[in-house]
Amino acid sequence: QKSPEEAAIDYRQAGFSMIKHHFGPMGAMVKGEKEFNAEEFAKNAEAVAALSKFPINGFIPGSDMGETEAKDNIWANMDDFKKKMETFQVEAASLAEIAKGGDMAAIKPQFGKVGESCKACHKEYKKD
Ligand code: ASC
Repeated sequence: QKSPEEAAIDYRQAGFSMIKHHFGPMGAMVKGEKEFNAEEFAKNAEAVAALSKFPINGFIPGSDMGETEAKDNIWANMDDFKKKMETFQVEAASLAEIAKGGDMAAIKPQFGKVGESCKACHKEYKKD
């Protein structure tokens, strides 16, 4: 039986894993490594926008144990972490909206902003 803290770690890791599952193919399309399919892109963007709301729920007090990719400083900077997560949510929602148009020229810069919002948080709070 898992403790609530262990379950919270599983939950947030599952969330990030699902985000990666949807974000990866979008990146490949933006880079031209995978043929652009507007419908598939829009579905993935919608999934990332929805999933972006979840991982924060798994960073509960006391879940700072075990071998995870969260740096120790995340716990003392929870307000900043939440703010960065919210930026990700806003940028991901915007990308989902833009993706409905199916225009790669419009998608590309917004995809970049979402990637930047991932990176901003990883730089501070994710182990290499
Ligand atoms: C990815 C991935 C990340 C982000 C980040 C964006 O595809 O796995 O962590 O994009 O590299 O800058």
